[in-house]
Amino acid sequence: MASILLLHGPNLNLLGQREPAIYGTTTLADHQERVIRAAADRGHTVEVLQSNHEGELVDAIHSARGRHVAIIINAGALTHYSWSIHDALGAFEGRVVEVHISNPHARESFRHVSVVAPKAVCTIAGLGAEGYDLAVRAAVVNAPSR
Ligand code: CA2
Repeated sequence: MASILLLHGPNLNLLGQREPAIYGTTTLADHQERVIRAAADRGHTVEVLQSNHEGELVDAIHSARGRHVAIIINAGALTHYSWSIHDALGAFEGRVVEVHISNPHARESFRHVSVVAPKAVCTIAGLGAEGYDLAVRAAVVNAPSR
C-alpha cells in the first residue's frame, strides 16, 4: 500500500464558488474526495493539503520525503513562477504528477509556462475533475498495493 500527497495551491479553495465557466462547479472537497476514492480503489491512501501560502506548500513537499511515493500537485498560479516549489519538488525522490482543471495553454500567455512541469512525470490539463482520476493512475504506476 502506497501513500500519495495531494497538494492544491492558492485560490483553489474557491473552486465551485466562482468562475464556473472556467473551473466548473465541482468544489475542492469534491476533487479531494475523488482522488481519495480513486486511490482507495487501487489500495492506496491519500493525504491532502490546500494552502494559499507558498512556504506552506514547500514545507509539505519537504515533509513528503520518505512518507509518500507520489505527489499530485495543482499549484494554482504558483505553477507559473514558483521556483521554490520547483526546487522543493526536485528534492522529492518520488513521482510528481501535475494537474490543472483548465487548459492553461488555451488561456493567457502567462499561463503557458509551468515551472512545475520539468519536475513532473506528466502534466494532465483541461480535463476538469476527470484529470484527477488519471493523475492517481499516473501517480501509482508500478507502486505495490495491498
Ligand atoms: O486550471 C487549473 O487548475 C489552474 O491551476 C487554476 C489556477 C490558475 O492560476 C492556473 O493557471 C490553472 C487558478 C485557481 C484559481 O481558482 C479559482 C477558483 C474559483 C474562483 C477563483 C479562482
